[in-house]
Amino acid sequence: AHAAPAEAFDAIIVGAGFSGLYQLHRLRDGLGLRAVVLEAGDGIGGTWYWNRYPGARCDSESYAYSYSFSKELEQEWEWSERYPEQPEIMRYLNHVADRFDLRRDIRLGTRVTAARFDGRENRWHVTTAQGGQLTAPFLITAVGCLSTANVPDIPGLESFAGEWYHTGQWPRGGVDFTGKRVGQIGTGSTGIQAAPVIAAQAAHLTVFQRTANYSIPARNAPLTEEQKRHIKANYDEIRRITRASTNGHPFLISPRSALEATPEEREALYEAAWRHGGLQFRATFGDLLVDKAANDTASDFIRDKIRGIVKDPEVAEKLVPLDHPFATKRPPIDTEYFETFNRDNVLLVDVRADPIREITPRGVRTRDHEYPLDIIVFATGFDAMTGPLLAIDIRGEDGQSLREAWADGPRTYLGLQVAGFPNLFTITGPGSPSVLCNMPVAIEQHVDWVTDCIRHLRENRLARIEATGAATDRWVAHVNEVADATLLPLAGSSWYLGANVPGKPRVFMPYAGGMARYRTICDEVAAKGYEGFQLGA
Ligand code: NA7
Repeated sequence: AHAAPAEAFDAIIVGAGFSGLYQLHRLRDGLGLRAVVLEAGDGIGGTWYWNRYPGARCDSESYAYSYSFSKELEQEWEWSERYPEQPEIMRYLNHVADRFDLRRDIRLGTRVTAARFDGRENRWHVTTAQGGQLTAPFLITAVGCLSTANVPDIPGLESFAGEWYHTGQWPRGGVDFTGKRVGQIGTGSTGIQAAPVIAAQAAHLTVFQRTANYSIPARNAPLTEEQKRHIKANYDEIRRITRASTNGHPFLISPRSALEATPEEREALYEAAWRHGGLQFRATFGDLLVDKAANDTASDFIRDKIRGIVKDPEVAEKLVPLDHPFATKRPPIDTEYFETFNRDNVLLVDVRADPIREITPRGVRTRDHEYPLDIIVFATGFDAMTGPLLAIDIRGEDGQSLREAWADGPRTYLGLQVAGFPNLFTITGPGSPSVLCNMPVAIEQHVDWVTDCIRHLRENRLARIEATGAATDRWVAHVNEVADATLLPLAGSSWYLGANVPGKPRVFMPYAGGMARYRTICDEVAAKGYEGFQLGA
């Protein structure tokens, strides 16, 4: 029997989150391409579709965590809170999909399992788990950076008599914690958002902490009418700042050194930032991420805050982060996280001191204790950046797999292309600044760059583009050099380094040179006729 012929497109986009939606809009409505989006989920939204755990909220300010490509969209949409909650982001993305008539080119419930490049015809051949075969000259992955759940391999999980969930694969109907004894493993951004909400509903919550974390109060609140008016009236200026800033946020990092300020001045500035809340705390001084002594001043300030909030001094000491400098792991922001440990129904277990040994039918057993539980929540993060790409069997020109090419860690040019994999573009790929940035800002830049590149190829009747090995070597060296100039690699357990997934190569994956600088580099590469890429007919 002959296999059904593959469906032919001009471009195939994998994923219908922030990236995939915008990429479809640009290629279809901007360039007039026949493009299709393949999405594993039964709804659009990507990372936000799956991360519907209690307390799920964005750490970027709502009005900046949005698309900037349409002034009408910007003016029409109204954010209700300072930080958008997961359902509100879903409403926003669904509104975008409807407003730009994107759904007709999105196939839901369609998981891409393999993609192979045929160098004779310069086309990608894509296979889906549903048995589909599609082909197109261009393949664009918009698979997200935090979308492959990392469930730790703890012996006995299958024997657990209760229910267990990973926060990134949360059931659609939600989970009722009423009257339940809940165990939460993990205290990253997710765990820090979830714990207060779970504790308020459950009979009892045990938080299993491996690494204590710094967290800044979010100070979330509804946006006032005055704020909403101000945002809409000043959107051009807000966007200008997000594009000029290091991290794509609507604030700039102070150029001043923490060490130049007097202790009193520092204290006052940190106190003001603590009261203001949010990621802006990092922007207080310019050298917090490059100078350990400067960082110590911020880290110590937060440690003292934790000691001030948590009433039991022993619990407080366990919550005080000592093993990494502030913001070298992605800093969480929270709503009453440390306060949660003052509740009678919350217990903190330090699994560095008393490691988890196994999961039993009854609960979690550490070396010294057994904790009986009805529900276990894994807030244990993701196989970040490379996980979702390597989940697809991607094969380049000579049949080499991406997994082989990245055996020692990811290697890209600009985070956008991989040598040996022509016409494949990786939106927010490793080696790009995406995860160190307010995501939509990074995403729009990537998508715009890829769109311009494809336009250039088509206008010049070029059939292929591929990163050269030399340009890749230079970029990888640059990514390392830039990271090494910061304190970021000092956080031994960070997912930036792949350190949270056993066996994953330890490579600092994001580009730490800042979004604004990255944008300039990408623009220069394009202006020089796509320097570092080999273009072919
Ligand atoms: P993170 O930031 O990777 O946090 C995962 C947490 O789970 C972290 O506290 C880990 O401890 C902990 N963890 C992971 N595996 C284990 C095992 N086996 N035992 C105990 N504890 C474990 O993921 P999040 O979902 O919170 O946040 C991801 C990003 O989403 C975040 O950075 C924002 O950008 C948004 P560890 O620190 O590794 O010792």
